[in-house]
Amino acid sequence: MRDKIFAKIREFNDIIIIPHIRPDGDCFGSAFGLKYIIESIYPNKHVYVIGEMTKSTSFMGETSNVSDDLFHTSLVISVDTGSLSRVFDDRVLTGKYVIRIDHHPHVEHFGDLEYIDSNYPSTCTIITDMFREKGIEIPKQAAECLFFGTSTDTGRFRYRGVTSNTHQNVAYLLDTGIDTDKLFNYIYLKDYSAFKLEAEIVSMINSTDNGLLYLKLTAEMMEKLNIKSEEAGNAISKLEYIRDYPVWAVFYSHGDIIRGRLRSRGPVVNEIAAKYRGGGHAYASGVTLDSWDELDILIKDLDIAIVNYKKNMTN
Ligand SMILES: [Mn+2]
Repeated sequence: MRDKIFAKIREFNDIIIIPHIRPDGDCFGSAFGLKYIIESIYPNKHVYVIGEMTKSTSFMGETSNVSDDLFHTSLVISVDTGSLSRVFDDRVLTGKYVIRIDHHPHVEHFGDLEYIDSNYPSTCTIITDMFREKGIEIPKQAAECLFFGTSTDTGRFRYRGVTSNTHQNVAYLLDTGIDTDKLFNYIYLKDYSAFKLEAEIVSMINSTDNGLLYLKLTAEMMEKLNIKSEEAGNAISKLEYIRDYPVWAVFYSHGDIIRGRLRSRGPVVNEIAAKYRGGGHAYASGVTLDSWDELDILIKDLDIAIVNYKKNMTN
C-alpha cells in the first residue's frame, strides 16, 4: 500500500492535498508535512494544500486556490478525513487519481486508493512512519507540522491510542532539531479577550453535593457573553479536571431546544443520555432537552448515578 502511494507521488507533477472541514492540527499538520517532504524529495513538483487556515496552524504555510482544470490532471490526496462529506473541497473526486490517508475508523469508501489505519493516533503519525520506515529524511519544516498535528490529536501524547510506535515517530521528528517550545506556544497561546470570556464562563459553574459540575448557558446569557452554540458546548473542556467531581456537563440554548454535553470518568452516562433524546460513548454523550425544567430531572438522574457509582467503589 505504502509503495503504491510512493509510486503515485513519483508519477504526478501536480499534487493537491485536501484537509477536512472544521480543520484541526492533524489535518493541516499532515497536509503541510506531506507537502514539504514531497518538495524536498522532488524540488520540481508542485504541491498545493487547500483549505481555510486557523490562527493556531497559520505558521505551517499558506493554502492555495486551485483551478478545476488543475484538479483534472493532478494527484489528489485527502488526509485525516473519515467521510466524503467532510472533505474540504467537493471537487476531490475530479482528481485524476485520488488517494486517502487517514486514521479514523473506516466508514465509507471513496477515491482510488485508501490507506486507512486506525491503529495510529493521528494522520501525522502515519505520514511520519511512512517516510521513517524508508529511511527518508524529513525536513525540519515538515517535522514542525507533523509534531504539531501528532501533539494536538493525542492530547499532548496522553490519549489511549498512544504507543511506543507513536513516540518512536515523534523521536524521529525531534531529531530534525525542531523547537517544541515554539510549537506549544502555537497551541496554548490565546487572546486576552478569549481568556476573559473563559473566566466569566467558569465563574458561572454550578455543582451538586454528590459530585456533578454543570454549566447552564441560557439564550440570554449566551447573548450577553456574545457566544454561539459551538463555543458554549466547547466550554465542557473547562470542567474536566476537578477532583471529586466525576461527572461534568454543559447545557446551552440552541434555537428552540437545549443541548447538553455529558462527560464522566466514573459512572457510564450514555444510558442516561438515551432517556433524554441523546446518546454517545459510555463516558462522553450528548442530550437534547425541551425545556430548562427538564434539566432539573436530568440533574437528579446524574446525581443518582454518581451516588451509586461511589457506593460500588467503596464496597
Ligand atoms: Mn486526526
